[in-house]
Amino acid sequence: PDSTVLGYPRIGPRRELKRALESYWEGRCTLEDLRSTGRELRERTWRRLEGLGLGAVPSNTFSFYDQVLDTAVSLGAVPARYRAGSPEDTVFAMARGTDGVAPLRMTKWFDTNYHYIVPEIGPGTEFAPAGDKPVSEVREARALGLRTRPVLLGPVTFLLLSQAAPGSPAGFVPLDRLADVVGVYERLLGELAAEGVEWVQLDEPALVADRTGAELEAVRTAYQRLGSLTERPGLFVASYFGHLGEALPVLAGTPVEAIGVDLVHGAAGYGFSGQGETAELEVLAGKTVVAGVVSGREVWRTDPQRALAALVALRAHAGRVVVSTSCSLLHVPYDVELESDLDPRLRRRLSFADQKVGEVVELAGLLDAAPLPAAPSVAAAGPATEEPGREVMGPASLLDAAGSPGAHLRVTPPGPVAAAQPVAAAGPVAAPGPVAAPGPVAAAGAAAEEPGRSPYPVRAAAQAEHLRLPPLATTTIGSFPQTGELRAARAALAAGRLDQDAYDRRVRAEIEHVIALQERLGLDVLVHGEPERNDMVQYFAEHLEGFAVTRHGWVQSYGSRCTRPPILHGDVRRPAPITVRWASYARSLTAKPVKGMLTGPVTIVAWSFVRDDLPLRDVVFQVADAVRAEVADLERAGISIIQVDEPALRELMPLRRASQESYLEWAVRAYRRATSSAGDRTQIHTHLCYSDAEQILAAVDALDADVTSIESARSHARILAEPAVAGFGRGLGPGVYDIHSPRVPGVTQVEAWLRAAVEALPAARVWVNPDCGLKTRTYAQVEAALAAMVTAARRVRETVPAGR
Ligand code: THG
Ligand code: ZN
Repeated sequence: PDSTVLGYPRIGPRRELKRALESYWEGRCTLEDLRSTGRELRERTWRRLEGLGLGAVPSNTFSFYDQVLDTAVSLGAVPARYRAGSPEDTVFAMARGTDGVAPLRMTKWFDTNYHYIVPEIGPGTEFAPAGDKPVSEVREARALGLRTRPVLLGPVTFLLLSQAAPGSPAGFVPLDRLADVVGVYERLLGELAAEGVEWVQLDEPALVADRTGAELEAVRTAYQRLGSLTERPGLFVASYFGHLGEALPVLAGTPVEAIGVDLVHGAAGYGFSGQGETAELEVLAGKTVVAGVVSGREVWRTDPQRALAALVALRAHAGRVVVSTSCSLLHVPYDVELESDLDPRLRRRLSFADQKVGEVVELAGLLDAAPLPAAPSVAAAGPATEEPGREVMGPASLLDAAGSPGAHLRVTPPGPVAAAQPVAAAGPVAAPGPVAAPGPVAAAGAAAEEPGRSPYPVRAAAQAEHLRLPPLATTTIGSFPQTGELRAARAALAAGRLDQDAYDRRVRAEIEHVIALQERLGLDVLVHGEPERNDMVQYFAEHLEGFAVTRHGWVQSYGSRCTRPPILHGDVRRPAPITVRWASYARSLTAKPVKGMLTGPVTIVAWSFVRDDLPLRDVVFQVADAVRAEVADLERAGISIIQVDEPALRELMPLRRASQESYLEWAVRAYRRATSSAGDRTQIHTHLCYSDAEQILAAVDALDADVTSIESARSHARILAEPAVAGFGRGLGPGVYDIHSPRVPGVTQVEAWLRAAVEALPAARVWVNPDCGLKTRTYAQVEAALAAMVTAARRVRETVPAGR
């Protein structure tokens, strides 16, 4: 049976790659050790996929850091400043920087929580095949007796994701270099063919976003050219994260043999049952369609009847149907069987990477056995239960686990915020119950505009009076380094080797240390440092009803960094205050203002796996009510600055423009719902990572926070030049240095940046902060960097003309 997956996790089931990378970077192991960990992980992956019965096994899905970066290296697109002694060190220099050389920019991979390194392409970039990673992985697998399908990032997406190299002439875009890049792909395909490779997978996820005519033309020329090569493997162009739309007929008109479509996140979910469906699918006649019916990015088991119906219907249009995942499995954890602590009722409904491979294989078997139907419509395809082939599956079969779609989600009894209630659309904001703080909002009862806060100028005056902060006030984003000792204490608590009181004492000691450090460094607005949190989202999930957390469910975020996304499976409720006691303790230790730290509703949802039986918006509003209750409690405890972070605001942004406006409307509304109970004297801060200023600042303005900090250290000049920034009417903290790199900034560098900032904005509204939380840095780096930051702020403060 025809089955495959578009990719597989690579960090290792026990994060073996993370450990190896970090020990190599710290000089605790050799490059050879690192390489052998890579080989072991690849071998395990291939054998696992083969063992699970997968028809076609991919290779080159492994990476020591990032597949986009690997592609740049394979094409020879390495800026001279990063060339190092080994290919791996070159990759790490580009991703992490070196002494004196800043790394390349990193940004979100489409609408996921994975981050890729942005290649730099200029008119003079010399493309040439470099290294032999795709070929050598093929050989490596073959030596183990496996034939694999190498996966490459496609040339169009590669260029669309790249940035113009500094100094490129105005109007230059990386896509201008398409002809040269395709030339290198031609040579690479020739090499793979000579190696005996039958199929190659070219990933083109950029095609599921709106594309211009010129970009579609680039798709046509690229694949026309690659397709007309005489010596080449079969071409499988994979799209994912949405529907191809106008790109589908373009791609289908080229000689590529196979096209991958995401049937889970496509226009109508599995449906392709909307109007125009048949005409759209007609273009697939004669092609192999790789049908992504098993979600590569959600963790719920696939409804086999729906999936099979979609596959059967598709088979009527396509030359051949291969069952697959909707995208790479990179975005889900390895194996749900490792989660012995999860409520079995929930666990039965879950599917992680290995279970998903099993689902793909089973569906392929079912499709094979399904009779060719007369009617090609989804509705006409009968229920899978009648199909032959079912008896080959054991009692643990996914068919047996499946109920009606969404049935798996009702693990918790519905709480007082009724699931069915259209929270956002009509009801009063405080859909009552113990969750929402009762008060003025409930009384006002309006949903469209969250009432409560005065206009910004009124608030700004009240806050200036109350807080008495200097211009260019210094602060941090919230987290301080998570020391090994803290992590060990948390592990000991979880294992029962440390009691709650001893753990709490440990956390209080850390807060004392962080407050003392900030006092000594002379920061103006202090934080407690979040020592009690493993991860901001996981921490809140652990304290809210409706969420489950995993033990081993790690998903790569960037490089060696991973998160364990919580699973939001039921109605969300805050049974008790979460952060108040830690913020209050910090406040008791200092006369300076202490900022309370919360995560916003969109981010909590964006970084979790979320129930799919409710509109996302309704889920976000439930979380907003929980955050709102926490804001109210912090304020009541005398915390006069409260930061509600929404770093993932952009992440949930729909890829197609047609859906973006309504998303931003409800996302902003959820944020205001969470924060609008704050009084005028209470200063609301927010923080956004990787916020493409152009794209998002209007929405940031609508959040109505008093102060916003944004990442900008890697593109500081560009951000300040944005009209949206210059016109930004509230407090803004464009990060003054990049915390993702271990490099410590110098005073003069920060000072220069601040001088540029006070040219662009009034000093009273400029905040001075790093560009993100400090959790991943060491105390030595943090102390040195913050000292430089405070010194620079003081110097600039002295020379800022009064009133600026
Ligand atoms: N939390 C979550 N998602 C995120 C971030 C986050 N996505 C975007 C951004 N931040 C990604 N950045 C990071 C930064 C650091 C880490 C992970 C993602 C990190 N992880 C620890 C590690 O891999 O060693 C594990 C942390 C833990 O113990 O939970 O440091 O902040 N959800
Ligand atoms: Zn950030």
